[in-house]
Amino acid sequence: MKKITLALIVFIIFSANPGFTRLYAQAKEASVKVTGEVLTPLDLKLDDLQQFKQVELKRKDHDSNDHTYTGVMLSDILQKAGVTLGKELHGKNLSKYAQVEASDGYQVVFALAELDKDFTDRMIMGASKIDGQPLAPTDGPFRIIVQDEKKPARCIRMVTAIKIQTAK
Ligand SMILES: Nc1nc2c(c(=O)[nH]1)N[C@H]1C(S)=C(S)[C@@H](COP(=O)(O)O)O[C@H]1N2
Ligand SMILES: [Mo]
Repeated sequence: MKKITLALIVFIIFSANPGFTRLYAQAKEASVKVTGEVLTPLDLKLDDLQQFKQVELKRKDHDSNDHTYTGVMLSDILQKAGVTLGKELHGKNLSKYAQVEASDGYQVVFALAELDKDFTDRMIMGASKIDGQPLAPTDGPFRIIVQDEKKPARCIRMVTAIKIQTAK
């Protein structure tokens, strides 16, 4: 009986509430574009993240509650796009950075060396879930989570684009 009630509630929310249905469809269709100094530009939707190794990170919120974020390493996405990481990350390539943009206009940058596994074990992830659930529309569908960074200011929410560029 309980299961039926739950199923009914879920059905009602998704079929009779256009707002929820629209948000769910928007999250499915939303994507992150990886462009700039890449060999292969990417346009990744939520489902496309499944091809990468799934990783988890814990972070505290303002109320000091722990949350577990699930997602993929930013470096794995950039590898796939053919960014100069690993053996190629030396010399002039060390002046390259990833500029991450959000739908509200917020932007942050990470030097490639901050993202490269040969330089650091610190994880910088593209998260799509918090505590096993999709991110809220005000945070997701994609958010960057930076491991152990004291301020959360570079944990950019609502990510839409990652542009690889060289410092002038
Ligand atoms: N898109 C976007 N992401 C953002 C911001 C923003 O204004 N826009 N603010 C940043 C700042 S300054 C902080 S402190 C954290 C706050 O995240 P929280 O609300 O999950 O703690 O988000 C960061 N990510
Ligand atoms: Mo902040």
